[in-house]
Amino acid sequence: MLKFYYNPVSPNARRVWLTLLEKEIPFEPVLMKLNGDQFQSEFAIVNPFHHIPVVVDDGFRVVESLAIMDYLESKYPTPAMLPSEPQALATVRMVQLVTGNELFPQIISLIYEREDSPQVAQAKQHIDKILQFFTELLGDRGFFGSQQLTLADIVAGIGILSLPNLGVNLSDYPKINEWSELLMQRPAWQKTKLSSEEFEAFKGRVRAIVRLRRNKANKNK
Ligand SMILES: N[C@@H](CCC(=O)N[C@@H](CS)C(=O)NCC(=O)O)C(=O)O
Repeated sequence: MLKFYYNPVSPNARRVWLTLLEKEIPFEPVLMKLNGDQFQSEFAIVNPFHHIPVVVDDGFRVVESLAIMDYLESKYPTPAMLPSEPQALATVRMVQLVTGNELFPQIISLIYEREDSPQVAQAKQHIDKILQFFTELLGDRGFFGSQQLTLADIVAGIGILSLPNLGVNLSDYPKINEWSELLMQRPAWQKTKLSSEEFEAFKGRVRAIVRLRRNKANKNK
């Protein structure tokens, strides 16, 4: 059976977790605590970069959440979650990459910086631009690039659903708000929803990682 290395608070692992559940692919979960177990030699064989998520399917190992999602889509094509029509496919890829490259850095600022800081004000402005862009891409289809759930909805949904807990009100973006409510009604999303303790644990991890990176950068100056 497909092995899935994950942690429930990891956004990258949650992308894959939701894809597995939405596609109803049977899997064996392997919980990584990320308390140092990712550096153990046993896991280094699975992923030399010490990250989750990883899947091992029929002896084939895949790392990197987006690559894993593509692999799952191709190997388990029903229900289809990646449109092939050029504009729809481009929409899915744009949403996935804009989420990773534009939205997540702002989420990190909202978690790490002081609420009244200029960094948080800037992050909120950038998020406003992203949510307007996503509103346009959503159009009237219901989901990104399709009338059915796509891999883009999963990637964007994980980020966007965390925004109300970080002081961004989705009701200012009615289409995105409606879409996020539809996502939350789905059984897979209910099942993987973070409790408030888990969300606090996620925030704590983000803060620790940012501190570590800044300390390293200061040392290298
Ligand atoms: N680009 C990778 C990023 C994976 C990643 O950073 N995973 C984090 C959890 S969200 C992790 O394993 N962190 C453990 C560590 O860095 O030690 C992906 O999309 O899969």
